[in-house]
Amino acid sequence: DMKKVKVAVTGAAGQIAYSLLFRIASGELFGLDTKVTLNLIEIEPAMKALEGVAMELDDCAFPLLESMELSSDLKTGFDGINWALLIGSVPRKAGMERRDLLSVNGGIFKPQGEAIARYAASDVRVFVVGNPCNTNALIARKNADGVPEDRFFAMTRLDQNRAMTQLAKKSGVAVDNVSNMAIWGNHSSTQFPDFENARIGGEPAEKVIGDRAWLEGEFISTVQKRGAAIIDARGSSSAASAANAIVDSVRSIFTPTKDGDWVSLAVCSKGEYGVPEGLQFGFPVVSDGNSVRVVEGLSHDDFARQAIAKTTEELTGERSEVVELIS
Ligand code: NAX
Repeated sequence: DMKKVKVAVTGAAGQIAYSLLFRIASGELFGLDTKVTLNLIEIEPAMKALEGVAMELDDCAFPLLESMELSSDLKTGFDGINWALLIGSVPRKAGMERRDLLSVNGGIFKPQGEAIARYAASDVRVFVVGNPCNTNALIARKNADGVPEDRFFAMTRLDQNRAMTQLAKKSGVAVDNVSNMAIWGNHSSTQFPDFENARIGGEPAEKVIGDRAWLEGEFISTVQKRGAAIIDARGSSSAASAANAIVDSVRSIFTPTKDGDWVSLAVCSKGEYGVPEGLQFGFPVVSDGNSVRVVEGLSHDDFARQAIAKTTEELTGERSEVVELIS
């Protein structure tokens, strides 16, 4: 018997969606036993481009793609959905303060949170990619009355994947030897890629690499600035790798985590590690195939504690700038 899933994607005519939608429709995300309905959501000016994307999806003749609904209306877009992948947002433009960016995006994620609460299926899960993704997820969550807060996630997986590859390259091993890589805090330049608890071939990464200065310096800054390096090289921001990280993230939520390992997701803090309750915070998490929980009991030295304090402070600041949208 075939299973069914209904997925809403916002920003569906954008560049990340252009890589993502074909992987969803082919069955790569939800499996070959699951028929997919795609609710593609865009703003009015992008509807024509969206029709072009839908034409290409049609032209793939994907056997698992049951139907598509194109709309700029949130009631239609979120009707009965099991997953909301919130990619569409307004990028920072020259001269725009971070505060302006937060309020512009608040205008997107508040109504989306409300509409998800009203129209989505009762098992809905919401995954936020559009930046600033942690705080956008917080805004959606706070406006989605009745949807449990542990159904909301923001993406730190691209950072995790970037960090794993840097560790693999430095130690000269294949990337699948790297495990236990967590990104703490904000998906921004204050994030902390936690090399202290990462492992290479099951051994502490620090021991294998044997170069603490590189880990504290070049490693962290390479991961933090990777987005900018891609823009510099490619002339536009990460798209296929971001779509890939969405596939990894969503699968990691509904698939049990490999024994002994963990993955990175920004979830609603319950106060773990002293992080203020309610922040949408990047943590190491494990899934039992149904829900995720934060891995507790990891230790950090002063360097890591300071890095985590800094990213916590940034997220607390973002929350205070959108306080009127979340109360
Ligand atoms: P694009 O500008 O190519 O696409 C965004 C699309 O969103 C546009 O087609 C636009 O019309 C649409 N949109 C805007 N407002 C909307 C609304 N209210 N409802 C529905 N659609 C709306 O950007 P793209 O490169 O696809 O990136 C999308 C977002 O992902 C950006 O905010 C970007 O910063 C963020 N990213 C987040 C990452 C993460 O790790 N969390 C990494 C990749 C990416 O940078």
